[in-house]
Amino acid sequence: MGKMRTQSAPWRAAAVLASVLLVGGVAACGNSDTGGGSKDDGKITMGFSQVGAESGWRTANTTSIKESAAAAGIELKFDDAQQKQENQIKAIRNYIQQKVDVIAFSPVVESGWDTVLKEAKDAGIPVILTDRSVDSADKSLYKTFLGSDFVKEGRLAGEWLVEQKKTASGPVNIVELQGNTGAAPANDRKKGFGEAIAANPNLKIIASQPGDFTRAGGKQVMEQFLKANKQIDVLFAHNDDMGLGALEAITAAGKVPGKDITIITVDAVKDGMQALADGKFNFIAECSPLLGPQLMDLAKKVHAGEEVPARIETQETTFTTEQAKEALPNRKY
Ligand code: GYE
Repeated sequence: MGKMRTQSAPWRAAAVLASVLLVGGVAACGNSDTGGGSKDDGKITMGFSQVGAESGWRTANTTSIKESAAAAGIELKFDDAQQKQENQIKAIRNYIQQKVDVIAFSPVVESGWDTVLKEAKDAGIPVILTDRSVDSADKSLYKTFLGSDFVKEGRLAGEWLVEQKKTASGPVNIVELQGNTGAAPANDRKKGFGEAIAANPNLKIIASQPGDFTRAGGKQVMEQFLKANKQIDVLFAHNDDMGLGALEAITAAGKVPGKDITIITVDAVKDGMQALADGKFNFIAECSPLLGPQLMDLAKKVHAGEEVPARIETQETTFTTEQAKEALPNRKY
């Protein structure tokens, strides 16, 4: 509207009327639940509720989102929920009140979002799920979900192990460090891994506990596993950080990680890749945190009322020690 400053009063009135009609027309043509409630100054404001700062993955994800917002000219309001759903709900309600144009968030757990998502929908603010999804039956509560296939990551980890242990004649004892209880990546990685290892009845999960995706959690739970179980052959950790924490517990127990205990993780952040290159980890299923550019692109599209795919899956790979050595020099996070 700044350009109209020099116009005379009647022209200004006509221009205001025209723009009101135009905005009304656009809203009528587009999806009525998009567009947000803020003044249309041409700039998109995004309210983003982040899970926390629990892992190297999360730090890289936060950096990606902040840098991409700046590059895309999107004004970002950012909140760190410290792994608490109540904090995320509070942040989302604040964003609704502030009439942001788009809300994006990575839900700490899968369940319990319907009420707040309905509030956003009623306020006409589109929601984009990124990284983790929700289990809401009503898919109209969000526009799209951008992120990894966590079941696949678990399955790839399990399939690698099945191949490694195909000649095992006796039981192979596996312990599992899960992500935070109720999180999509914890539920799904457990599922995919479990399904894959069912191919060989010798492969048995003898203990499985949440380590909350943190190094401290991984270390503490691994200590308990080592105390309670004489023979542990394999550790499957739902992320690198828990695996890295577990390394300390394993070494302190006088065992050699990567040799006495085969270690499989998910993520492939730099520290995890270094442990893999050093032979302390044996296999990593990649999960990319670099979701920022695609997220900003989607925000622009939903703000403009354009259709977007309901699901956008991140492309990922897996790494062995040799592949980690090769990839490490160019690893960005
Ligand atoms: O694997 C883990 C992080 O949701 C994919 O959360 C993400 C997971 C990631 O804490 O390191």
